[in-house]
Amino acid sequence: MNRIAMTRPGLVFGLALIVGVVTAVITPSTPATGASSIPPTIAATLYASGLSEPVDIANSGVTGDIRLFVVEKQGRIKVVDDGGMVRTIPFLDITDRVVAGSPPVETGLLGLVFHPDYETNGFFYVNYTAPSPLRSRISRFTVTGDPNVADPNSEKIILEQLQPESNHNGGDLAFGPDGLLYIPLGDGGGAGDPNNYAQDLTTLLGKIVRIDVDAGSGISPDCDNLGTGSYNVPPDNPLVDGSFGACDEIWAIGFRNPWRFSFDRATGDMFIGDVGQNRWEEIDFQPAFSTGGENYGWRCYEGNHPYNTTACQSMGAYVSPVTEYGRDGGHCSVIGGYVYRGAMYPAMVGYYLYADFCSSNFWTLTWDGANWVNTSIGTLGLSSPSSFGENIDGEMFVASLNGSVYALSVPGETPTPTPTHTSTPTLTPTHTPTHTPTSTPAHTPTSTPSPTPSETPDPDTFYEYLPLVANEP
Ligand SMILES: [Ca+2]
Ligand SMILES: [Ca+2]
Repeated sequence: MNRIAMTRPGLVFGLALIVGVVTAVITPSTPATGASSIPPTIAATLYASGLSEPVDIANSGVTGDIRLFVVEKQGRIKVVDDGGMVRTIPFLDITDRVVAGSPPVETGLLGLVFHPDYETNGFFYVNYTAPSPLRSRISRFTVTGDPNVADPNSEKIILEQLQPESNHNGGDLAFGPDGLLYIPLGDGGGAGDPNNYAQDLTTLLGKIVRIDVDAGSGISPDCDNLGTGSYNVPPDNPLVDGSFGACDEIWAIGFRNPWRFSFDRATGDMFIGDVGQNRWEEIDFQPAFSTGGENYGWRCYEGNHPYNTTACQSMGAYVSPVTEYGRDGGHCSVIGGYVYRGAMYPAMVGYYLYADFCSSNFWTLTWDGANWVNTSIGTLGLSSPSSFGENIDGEMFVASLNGSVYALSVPGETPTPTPTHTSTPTLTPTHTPTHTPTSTPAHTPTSTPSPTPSETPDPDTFYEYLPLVANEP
């Protein structure tokens, strides 16, 4: 089967490019170690509280820096010190430029990641909703001489994507093992991807984008449709064809709202939680050896079920989720997590943990050498999980939108002695000159009429999207 098996009628070039691409067998590149098919008992313990709508958790990536950085949806990042103390003064406050109102409600400051060389350059990246016109903006900021305070005036816009609706923005950010920045973007919103953006190779909506934020060789921005792009396109992205045709930034396609994703820090495998429409929530998987180009199926398929198969191929032509669950039991929106690779709880090593926002149910998922084994492990006593995160040592945390962060553990398992942490390192960022695009992107993606759906998409419901708050009709 072709990994990108579906394209727009007008995109002959893109189709030709991808014909013959062989699909990788979707199994882990390195089977999870230490994980049996029977997961341990896992508990959540209150770690930090007093936060406002936390939606992401990050660490600086600097050895010995045990701090957590918690993203508050309204536009602040808070520092949580070892032991769970939340610093009063925000690390960053950009509430002056974030659209986070209620409604619109899936908007806000949604994601944070630190540059792999943060210790030397002081750079970190955020994903937030900006206004006029509504857009997803990925920007770089720089820490000050105080390691607990960043400079709100240091913003450098990296990439912007217009948002036709306020919902389905994705919002997460992560650097891959290759040092490149991966950005999952939702299908642009509305119910049922009315413009079929997730299967349209001429837009970044409904895709995972892969870009190089460091100066150097590469290709100029292609589909940065506001012309503000400051990045290079890696030459080995799967659809690179220059400033026409397919968007060179695309890494994988066919997503609805990939709200949270992560790389397994041990294997480099990617796990993506793609929020479903009305019926099916799914976890998608990409092995570390992937060279990109997977088509994960939306809007043709919702999980392993047909959704709107107009102009689509059979389900086997798309990459199916490694697990899915239905909306029964009060479930509504999948919250993708991480594979635990910490040192404190060996029994938890190798399990991918994820949850559902409405039911607060948690699951473990692992590869036992022959099959994906998915196990429901209950609610763990917390509500409204919005995001998972790791500290520098790989210990795992989960945020509740209600304002708290919980630490995950295996009760009764004697914690392995924790690494000695140094005091918060004083970073001396090297303020290297920002690189400018080699050319001003003049390309505007050509709008091609969407195929007329043969069936009317299901009417939206309150629970068809990540309901941070409801606003969609
Ligand atoms: Ca192109
Ligand atoms: Ca899918």
